[in-house]
Amino acid sequence: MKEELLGKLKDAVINGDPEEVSKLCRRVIEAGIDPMEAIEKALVAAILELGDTWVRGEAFIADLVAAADAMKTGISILKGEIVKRGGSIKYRGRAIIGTVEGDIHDIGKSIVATLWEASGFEVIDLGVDVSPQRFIEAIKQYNPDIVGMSALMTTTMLKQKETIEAIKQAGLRDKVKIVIGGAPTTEEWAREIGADGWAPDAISSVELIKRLLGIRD
Ligand code: B12
Repeated sequence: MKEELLGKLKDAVINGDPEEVSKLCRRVIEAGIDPMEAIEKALVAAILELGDTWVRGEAFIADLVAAADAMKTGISILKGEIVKRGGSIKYRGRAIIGTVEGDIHDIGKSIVATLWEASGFEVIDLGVDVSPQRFIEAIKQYNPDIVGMSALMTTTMLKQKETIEAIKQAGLRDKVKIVIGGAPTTEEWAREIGADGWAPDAISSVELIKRLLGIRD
């Protein structure tokens, strides 16, 4: 039953069918399936599978855009359930997160933001294509404990470095912990550019920010 439902959900994302995705996500919640498992095994699995097909030249970019939109519909429904299960009322810290300038990939960043929120953090999502200046303004405006930067391309990961430099220049580096992520990034890259931490996925990013803020539970 669970595998069948998740299989159908994955197909609906690949087919770029948001109505079917919403219907199936509601069924996932009704069936008591862990929403994070549904995100990983159906939604993310679908986008990666279609991405491979696209890289092989067997799908069009329009297919990928439609699938990503269908996926976002699914995440917004499952997110409500994840946050509800997190059950937190008092925030344990505040984070801002964004995908760096020149990069419009937002799926991974949004999953990270959702899990941080579900783990009791107040999260301000700055969206995609976020300039160094916008990160600086947001640090001044929101006074966060954590700044998260996502980059999905080898070209745009350089902007993570530039943004950290700009935050230093603005005299704000000591006020925040900076964590980075995204498929082309590594722990070594994080060290090289002076970030405080790196995580390979959303689940371990929660442990990372808790550790950086000295939160134990
Ligand atoms: C979906 C997708 C798209 C969609 C994006 C839709 C959307 N709304 O996000 C669309 C079709 C729009 C797109 C566009 C492009 N794309 Co694209 N895309 C992908 C694809 C297939 C999947 C990315 C994804 O969503 N992965 C799933 C998520 C869940 O994984 P993730 O992002 O890595 O996130 C996880 C971790 O990395 C981590 N994480 C992520 N962020 C953060 C942040 C922090 C702080 C932390 C701690 C952790 C963390 O946690 C996340 C969850 O576990 C990848 C290929 C691939 N296999 O990765 C190519 C890929 C990234 N794209 C690529 C390219 C080239 C492009 C385009 C330039 C194509 C074009 N010619 O127009 C444009 C980019 C335009 C731009 N300026 O940004 C290349 C990049 C190559 C490179 N130079 O490095 C890739 C690798 C494909 C390839 N093999 O060629 N793309």
